Amino acid sequence: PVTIRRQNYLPFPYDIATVRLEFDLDPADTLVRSLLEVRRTGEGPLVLDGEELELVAVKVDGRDWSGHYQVDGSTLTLDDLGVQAQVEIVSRCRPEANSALMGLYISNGVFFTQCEAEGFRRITWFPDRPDVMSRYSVVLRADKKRFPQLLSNGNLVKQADLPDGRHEAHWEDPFPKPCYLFALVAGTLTWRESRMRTRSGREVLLQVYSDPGSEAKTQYALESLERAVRWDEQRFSLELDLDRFMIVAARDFNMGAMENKGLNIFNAAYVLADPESATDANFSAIEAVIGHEYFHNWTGNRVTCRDWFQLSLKEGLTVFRDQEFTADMMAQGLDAQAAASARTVKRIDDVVTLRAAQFPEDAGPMAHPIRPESYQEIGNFYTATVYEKGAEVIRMQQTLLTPAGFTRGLAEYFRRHDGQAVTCDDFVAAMESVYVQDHPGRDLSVFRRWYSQAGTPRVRVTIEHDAATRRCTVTLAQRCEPVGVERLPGAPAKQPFHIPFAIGLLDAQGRALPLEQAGGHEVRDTALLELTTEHAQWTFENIDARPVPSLLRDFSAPVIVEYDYTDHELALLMKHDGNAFARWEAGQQLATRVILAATRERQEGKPFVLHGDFIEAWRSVLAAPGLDAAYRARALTLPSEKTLAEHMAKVDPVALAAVRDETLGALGRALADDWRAAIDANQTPGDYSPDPVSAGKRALKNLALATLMAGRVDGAAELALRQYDTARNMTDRLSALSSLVNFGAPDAAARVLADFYDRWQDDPLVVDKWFTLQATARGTTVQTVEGLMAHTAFSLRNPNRARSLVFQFCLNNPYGFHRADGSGYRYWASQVLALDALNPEIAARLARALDRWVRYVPELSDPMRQALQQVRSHPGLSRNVTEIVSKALE
Ligand code: DPP
Ligand code: ZN
Repeated sequence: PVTIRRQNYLPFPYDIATVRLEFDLDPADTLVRSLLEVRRTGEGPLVLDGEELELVAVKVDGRDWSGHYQVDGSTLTLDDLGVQAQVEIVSRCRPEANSALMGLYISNGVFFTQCEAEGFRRITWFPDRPDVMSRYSVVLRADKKRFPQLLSNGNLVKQADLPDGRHEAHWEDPFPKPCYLFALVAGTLTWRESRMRTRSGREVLLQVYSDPGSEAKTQYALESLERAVRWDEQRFSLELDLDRFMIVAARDFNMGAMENKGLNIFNAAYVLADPESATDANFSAIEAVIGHEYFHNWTGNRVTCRDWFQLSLKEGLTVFRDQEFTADMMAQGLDAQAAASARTVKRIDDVVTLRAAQFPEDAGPMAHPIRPESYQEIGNFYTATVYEKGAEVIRMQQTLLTPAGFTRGLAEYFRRHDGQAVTCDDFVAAMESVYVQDHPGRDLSVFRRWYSQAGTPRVRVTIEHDAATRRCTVTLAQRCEPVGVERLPGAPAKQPFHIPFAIGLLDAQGRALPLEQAGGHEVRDTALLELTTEHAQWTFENIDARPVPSLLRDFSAPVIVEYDYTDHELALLMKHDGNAFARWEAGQQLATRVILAATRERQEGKPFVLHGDFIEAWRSVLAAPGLDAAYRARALTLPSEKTLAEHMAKVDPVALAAVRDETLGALGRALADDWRAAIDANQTPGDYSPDPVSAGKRALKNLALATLMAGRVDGAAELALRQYDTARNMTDRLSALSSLVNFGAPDAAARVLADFYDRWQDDPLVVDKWFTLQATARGTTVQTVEGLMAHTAFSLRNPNRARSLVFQFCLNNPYGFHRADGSGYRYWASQVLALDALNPEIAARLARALDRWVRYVPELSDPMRQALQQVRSHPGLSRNVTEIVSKALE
């Protein structure tokens, strides 16, 4: 496979001002006529991309161009063009046969498109790159009975009936866009709509489309869209620029959703919800993803990426925006203290995701900077690094500039670049123009290294206290090992990052110490230390005794902190830290310590004992007055196996999972009365509402139930069964079911699983949950999963279904997947290959399940390597999977 490099970027030598597309839609054989107004701006022939297309005709200025063009593999080259030309290309594609779900395909009888990153070339020949921006007009023709709704980007300008029962619709998008934002949808759909007035007074039409019969489940999606439109006006003064904004739910979709201009196409999982069938987590994901795609309308669409190396320009920024949107929505309507806690809960959830998904990626063979230097398949770079770490890099800029400065910087970015395809550097330059005004003599040159260097920096903290001078000195020292391609010979040496590091200091009673620096800086509880070199020191005055530091408050940078706390200090922080994020962090550190120590003991054959101090620490949070339920649920959740594994020299996933379960069980038994009290105190009677306060109560109550079940506490199974039977929302029902399946008696578990399927078999999103529960259950083996794959409801072709069973087993079932006999890995290899034949993008995601094989104990890493080799040597492997397994084996 060819490696594409960022440094080799060249502008496209033609402008394409307008694109007219005409579609004669037929599932078996669709005809596409494309008319391009082309103007030469550089050297060379016009080279267009195309895949899986049948070429019918090429004309230039109305004349047959045969003899002046060549088709070669996946390019069409047109020679002898004048400075200006009208190029016409007619081609055919086969939507029904498209199982990759890139380009034009059919899902549930409806035509959908997916073009990002490189799917437009499967629709027509075109320069399939984001820096070619054009104005699109689109004509869709199809059978009127089967395809009554014909949708594309922009405004509907004309509709007409045609002979033979066909009809057509003409759409015009007033904004120039790259082809990856093109979309069409054609089929039988129902919709819900509303109108709202934007802040400049324009009336806009908002619509959410879905399959017939699902109209009752789109209300939350439409309301979320309204909230997103309002929020972007209020927070960043960004207004909806179209008269009409549509969201369409698709049952078969590779990603979460896609921000096509004015016509977002969504995985149905992020649109459809009602209290009976969707969980609190589903509701919150719907609001977040709808916000995310809507926010792309400015950050991604109005200003787009010059090339795909700049993907984080739009994704990191837009994830940051959706995180802020969710935080604001969660805090809305609460008093100041509750609002602050809600924001912390959101921050915790985002950091948990970053640590579980991005930290391992940044330490493994796929490690890359948020702006990668090279790729073989761009589809493999829609990663936690580009998205989640990208969002952290944006957040650090907000921290350095302050929120008000960041808002000014964003306005400057749009003032400079509206309507353009730009780079990450352009974004930082706009932010820097504001930063230098407020910080004379400084700039963001060191900060830019976050874009060019991979890896998670480690910051070592040393505290020195001098009783005589009453001074406390804080030393920060950073280091970051080379990872991924940075380890290849000739790679540039790694340089220090610009790390905003927020700290506080507590006295022995847990009181916040005022932070005074020599030179008379204002006195405050939290200081933002800006580390820009390998190490640096800060001195604080008037401190009587050695303080306990509260470090990396609010997770002010995506780094790993190293500081040797005593257990006592962690317990103190858990009780008293005024920064709620750092307070949560102290508990996680204590739990990490306890579980890792117990895992080592287990490996040495010693029996499991849970220390009383740890139990007390947990009890203090469980019973803490003044902490709300949502926060307590996070604080009492043990770190995930994935996060814990990062701390082990060699990972033994089964031992780790077993110890984590035993810890949970021991907490269940030791604190049974407190957990029961938490269940009683956190009931949510009345009508279901997904609001964060009610969701927080359910989270704590259901954590309590799972913990009692894990501890096999008397009466817990009865409690779970009763909750399963009487639940009036999916959150409670599914939690009860999960507890029973994982920790209950097998016959009871089987009974409720069968009952659940019976009730919900007609709702695909709930059937996905049913598969997931079993895929991740303790006790599930490869044989169980193969049995489930034979179920009539299973299909590998539907990405949600494949993810719900195959991915969940391989990624989230340590006991079943990491069996010492290697059966999990052989199963993984067979599924990667089966998926690769259908859908390489999805297959490559599953392929990543083994990319950290070297980290495991040898009994597991050997069979993992064999499975990887088996996949790599398979003839006809896609470019997508080849890149992943080759890097893993390098
Ligand atoms: N649709 C994906 C996202 O919004 C890719 N742009 O992140
Ligand atoms: Zn996005």
